[in-house]
Amino acid sequence: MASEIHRASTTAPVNIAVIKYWGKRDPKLNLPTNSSLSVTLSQSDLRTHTTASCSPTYTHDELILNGSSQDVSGARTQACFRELRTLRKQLETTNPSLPALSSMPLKIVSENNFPTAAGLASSAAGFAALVRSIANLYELPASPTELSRIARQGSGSACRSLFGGYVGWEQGSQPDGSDSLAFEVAPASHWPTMRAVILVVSAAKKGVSSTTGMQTTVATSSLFPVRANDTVPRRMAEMQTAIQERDFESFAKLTMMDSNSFHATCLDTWPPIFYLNDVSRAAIKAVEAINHAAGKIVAAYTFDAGPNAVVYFEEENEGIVAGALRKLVGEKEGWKGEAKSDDAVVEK
Ligand code: 2P0
Repeated sequence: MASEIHRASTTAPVNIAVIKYWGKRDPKLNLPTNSSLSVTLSQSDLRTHTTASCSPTYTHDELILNGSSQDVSGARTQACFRELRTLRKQLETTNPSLPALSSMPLKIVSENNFPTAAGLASSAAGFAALVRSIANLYELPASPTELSRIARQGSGSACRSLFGGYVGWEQGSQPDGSDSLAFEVAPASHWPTMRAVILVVSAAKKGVSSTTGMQTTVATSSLFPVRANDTVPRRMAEMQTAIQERDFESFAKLTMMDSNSFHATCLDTWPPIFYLNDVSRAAIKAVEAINHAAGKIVAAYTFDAGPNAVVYFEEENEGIVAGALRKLVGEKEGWKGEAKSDDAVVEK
C-alpha cells in the first residue's frame, strides 16, 4: 500500500550524573575520557515523549521538537538514523517478507514533558527517546546496551537514559566505540527511598555548550588529567559500592565532591568556564547547613553544565531537606521553582 504509515512511540527520562562525564577522546563518536554514573529520574515528569513513523509517502527525514521543525542534517542525528537503518536493513535481508522500512523517510515527533526553560538535561532524554522509538518502529531485537551505543553518538549522556535506576557508562578503549556502553549498576527498586529535587534557577544565562566546554577543558586544564585518570576511576568504584550497600552518606559525599571536581576543572579551563552562579552557591550553603543541623549527611547537591541544583536525599529526611530548600527558594532571589523526582514541576 502506497499510503501506509508505520508508527511507534516511547518515552525516555532525564538522568542526572553523580560522577560526571566531561571530556571527549573522540568528539565524532562521543567517546569520553572517563567513565560516568547517573541516576535516571524515572518517577518524574522530566521525560521526552517521542513518536517515530515512516512511510513511502514521506518525502524526507523530519524531526519536530516541541512543535518546531529541527535540522536533521547534523552528524549526530545522521549517525543515529544511519546505525538504526543498517540494523533494520539486516533484518529485512534475512526476512524478505518484512516491509522495507529502512528505505522509507522517517518522521520523528518529540515533546519534552517539562519546561524547556528549565535548562535541564534534555538532550539525554531526547536522543534516548529518538533511538528507542525508531528501534521500536523497526522492531529491532536490540538490548538497551546495544541501543546505548547508538544513542551515545547522538549525545554522550543519552546512552545512560536507556536504563532506569543507577546507570554507569563505561568509557571503553576501542577506537570504534564498540565498548563505550551504558550498563545497569542497580535498578531503581534497589533503593526505593532515594529522592531528588531540582531547584530551577530563573533567568539562566546560556553558558558555554557542553561540547565546546569539554574540548577547551581537555586542551587547557592542568587539573583535568588528574580528574580523568585518577580521581574519577577511583570514585566510580567507590560510588558503585555505595549504591550496592545503599550507603547514603558515601553516595552523597562522592556526589558532592565529584560535582565540585568537575566545576573546578571548568574554572581551571582557559578561558575559564563558569556554570555555577551566586544562586547555585546559596544552594550549596543551604545543603551544608542541612547536613550540619542533622549531624550527618542527609542531602547531596550536584550541578551540571548550568546553575540549576539537583539535590538527592532519602525519603525519611524529606521533611528537613525539602523544607529547608523550599525556604531557600522562597527567600533567595533568583529561584524559579523546583521539580521533584516523584512529583510534578512546582513553579514558585
Ligand atoms: C553528565 N554533562 O555526565 C555531564 C555533567 C554535563 C555535566 O553529559 O556533547 O550533552 O552531547 O556528548 O551529553 C552534558 O554533555 O554532551 C553532560 P555531548 P552532553 O551528565
